Amino acid sequence: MNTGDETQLFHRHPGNPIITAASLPYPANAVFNAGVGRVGDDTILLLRVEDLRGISHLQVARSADGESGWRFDPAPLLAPALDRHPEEVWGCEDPRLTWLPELDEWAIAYTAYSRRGPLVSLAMSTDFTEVRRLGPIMPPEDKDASLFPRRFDGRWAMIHRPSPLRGNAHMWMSYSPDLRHWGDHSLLLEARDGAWWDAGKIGLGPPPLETREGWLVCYHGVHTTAAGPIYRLGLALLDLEDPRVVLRRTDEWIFGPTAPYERVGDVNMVVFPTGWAHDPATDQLSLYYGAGDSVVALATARLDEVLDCVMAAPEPQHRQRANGDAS
Ligand code: BMA
Repeated sequence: MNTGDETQLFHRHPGNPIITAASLPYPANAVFNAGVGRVGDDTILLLRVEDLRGISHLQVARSADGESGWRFDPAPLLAPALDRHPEEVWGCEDPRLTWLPELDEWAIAYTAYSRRGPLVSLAMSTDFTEVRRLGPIMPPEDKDASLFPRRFDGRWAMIHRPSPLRGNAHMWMSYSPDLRHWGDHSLLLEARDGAWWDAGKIGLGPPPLETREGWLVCYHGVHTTAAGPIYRLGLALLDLEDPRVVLRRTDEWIFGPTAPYERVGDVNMVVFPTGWAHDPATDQLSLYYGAGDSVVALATARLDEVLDCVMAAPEPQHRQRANGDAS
């Protein structure tokens, strides 16, 4: 049988799914696509919770081992604030968390679902008990965004995924001097075409992870079938000093929906990671992902092996720089 993840890099946690709607202290339809961070001795998940209207908010859960014993904060951290943020009318979704040492703060890049479509919003937090919104930083339609943890030549950098009216939806890079004004947009990674597993639409998974080989990127690719889309994962590696330069990209997907909770849910055949955590002491890389748009699951790998895998991938034929190539 095709297991859907032949490389066997990542191993599913035996307790999967680690969080379901039934785990929450209040009624909800689904809990999935969570941002991940370490705060004090805890792993925190910023969960996307879809309520019984269909509107999502972001709720904090904390755990000492990052696997079990989740404690839920008393109120959502980010729920639509329609008085000042009408763009959140249909929800706050899919957060990616980046610790910015220079500012001593977390950046939360999330999707605000506006009447004109999803857009990228940014908020800041020190410990996930309170939050300060910077507001929309990309107009619709745009999502799957995350900041890099440090500046490049004085500018902050962000990966995101606009959906153009014409053609495929690719991953882009943008820069900002102050986290509010974004520009110098350039194409980073293209969706492939035709029968490929990542044809038509790709998007960033967890925030880029700094490693000795380069910025490690995990992205989702969408393959459209007669039965609906299949969301699978691939890897890429970006240059440490100029992350617009793509050093490697796997041809084959490295993880796909094979477990029952990934194959069947509100949306079938979806694995959708939005956070990971690396423990330097054990080299364990913990990947947190939404499964079937219904539950939160965990899979682990050794970062060394993940790097071996992406380093063995071919160099892209045309290394891309910010050269205005907006195909
Ligand atoms: C994407 C996003 C995610 C969702 C995924 C699979 O476009 O909307 O929130 O998990 O589709 O349905």
